[in-house]
Amino acid sequence: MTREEIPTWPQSFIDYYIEQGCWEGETFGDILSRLNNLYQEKIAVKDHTSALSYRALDERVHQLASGLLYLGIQPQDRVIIQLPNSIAFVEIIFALFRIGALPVFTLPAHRWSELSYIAEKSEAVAYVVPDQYDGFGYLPLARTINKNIESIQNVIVVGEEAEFTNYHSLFMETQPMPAVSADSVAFLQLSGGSTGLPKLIPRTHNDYIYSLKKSNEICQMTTASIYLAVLPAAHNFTLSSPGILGTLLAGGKVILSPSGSPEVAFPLMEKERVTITGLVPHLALLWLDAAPRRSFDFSSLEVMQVGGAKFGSEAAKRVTPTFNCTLQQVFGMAEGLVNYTRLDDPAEVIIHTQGRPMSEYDEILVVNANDEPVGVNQPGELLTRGPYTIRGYYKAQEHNKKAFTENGFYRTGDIVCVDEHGYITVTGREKDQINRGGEKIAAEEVENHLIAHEQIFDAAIVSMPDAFLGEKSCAYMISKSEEMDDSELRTYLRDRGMAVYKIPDRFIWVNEFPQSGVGKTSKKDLREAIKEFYNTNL
Ligand code: OOB
Repeated sequence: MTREEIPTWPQSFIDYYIEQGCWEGETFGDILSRLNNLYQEKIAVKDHTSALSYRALDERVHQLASGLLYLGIQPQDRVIIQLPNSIAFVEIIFALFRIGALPVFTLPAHRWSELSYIAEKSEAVAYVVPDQYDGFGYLPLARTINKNIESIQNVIVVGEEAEFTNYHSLFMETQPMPAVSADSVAFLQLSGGSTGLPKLIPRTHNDYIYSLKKSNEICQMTTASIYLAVLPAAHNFTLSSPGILGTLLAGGKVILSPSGSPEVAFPLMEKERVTITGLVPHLALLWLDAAPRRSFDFSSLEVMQVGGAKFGSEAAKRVTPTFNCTLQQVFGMAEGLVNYTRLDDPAEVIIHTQGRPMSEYDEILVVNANDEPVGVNQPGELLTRGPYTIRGYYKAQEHNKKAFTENGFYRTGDIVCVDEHGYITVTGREKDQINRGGEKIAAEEVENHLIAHEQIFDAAIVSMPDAFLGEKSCAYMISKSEEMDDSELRTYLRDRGMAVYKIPDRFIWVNEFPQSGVGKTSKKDLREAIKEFYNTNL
């Protein structure tokens, strides 16, 4: 594939990051063998049905990788992974890493609309699903994908496989593995997206492993660390900050929870003596509310990380008194840059800021609308580049021209202030996206679905404040003829195969949209209008 299709760092930066010791030339496959040598019978990962030692994980991954090769999956092939938090998730991604094939991460909540796009864009050759999870049967979806997406040759099912390949049948006698380069792309991650459908993010072995090493340093991960994964495993936060992969790299233990609800997570925390976990703000609120009413022993918990969306200072203040642990704010993005408050930062910094970049090689710029740097503590858009921040999305040449500056900085779309010590506070957002409790919704994607309806003339999706989720989504619409009711609209959007979390929380019909000076729909005015509506009606 060409450099335009998978953008990478200029050679001078590659040389520099290697010279500085950021990129050490190790692949995920190498790491797993090394971890086996080091930790052998120590438990690496545990889910609600079983546990694997480092040795067992390495061996099973080798067997599974052999089965994947036997199935015809080749180095550089793309494979869509849509699995819940389970050992199978960890095994399959390492098996793909080992043969140099690329997992393409999707969330269990994604449906036809997202999956068909991702499968087509990545030209994936296989699709890995559970038979069912969270009340949803994946086999009908798998059939539709298999039938309609030309590139898909195999569907692998964890559970009852019906006409497809059973996951467990793929553990085969081990074969020699192909050579994999640490410079190569290890997987494709999804962006939250701000225009149209999500973009694919190519992350290399070198860059991602570097981000794990830095995360482990900052989060003080050791062989004694026990990480509870409650958010979806495929999300960058759960996967790598330090998450599942960081914990394994440190020789710790990963506990995979099928849910983040206090009912499921609290007993696990107590039983497994969890030392660190990562939550989105609304889950942290749920935990803060539930903890005093339950009598669980949280004494093992050392660090509660909160990120993915802005964690308000009032809630942040309650973490340490309630859980007797250190709060760590995490402001990251699947494109790369991750900021952390440090474990020994003063309480004021931990409560009020979203931390600072994890690497001394992260470059940060805060700019105004003309791309000119603003001063300390002044709001502006955050731009960044560095040893683990991508230089472009996968096969998105046109979009990359807008999403990156000419000298390779990624335009995050986040409005931030940076203080004199380099600590970042997120104050707003430039991008046309709703952050619904950490789940990102690209406004344009939902608008396109609505406008496709014959009765809808125009649609504009904006965020509205929500005490629990931080933000919810609101659809303003202009009808062509008759207005539809909310339940009709919800059914319509669900039938379009859109993930349920993207369905607007509120629908409002209007005769026209407010316009900006140049005649564009003014989302700013719509956001003000919905805020005003709530202020006067609640
Ligand atoms: C994480 O990654 P994504 O790719 O789902 O979302 C990135 C975006 C950021 O650009 C920002 O808009 C928002 O999510 N965000 C935050 C935040 N953390 C993420 N906004 C305010 N405060 C925060 N603490 O969400 C992600 C990736 C790695 C680690 C943690 C989060």
